[in-house]
Amino acid sequence: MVLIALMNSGLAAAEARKIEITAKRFEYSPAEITIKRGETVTLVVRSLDVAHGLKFKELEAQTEIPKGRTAELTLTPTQAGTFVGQCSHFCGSGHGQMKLTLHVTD
Ligand SMILES: [Cu+2]
Repeated sequence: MVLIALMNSGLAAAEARKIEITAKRFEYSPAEITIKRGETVTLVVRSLDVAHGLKFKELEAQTEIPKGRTAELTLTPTQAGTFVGQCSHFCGSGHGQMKLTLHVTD
């Protein structure tokens, strides 16, 4: 385990840069985001249709986005690399292709 994920931390969330993402069948928009290693960011994910999820397996971080609602996921990656977040709530035929790519730069 090389990465630390902070979830539901009030202090981290208050200091974090917020990145707004929309989720709808079967994509996140934007589909790719870039942050710096060690930077704490809060992904503010809004579902425009049904319930979705977002799971970064390697970061051990995930959230559920209820139908039509917004959920937040706060991350502080400690290593550079590319990490793929996957919708973790079955939302239909294209569910398996619903991905968000997180680039972490040095
Ligand atoms: Cu899905």
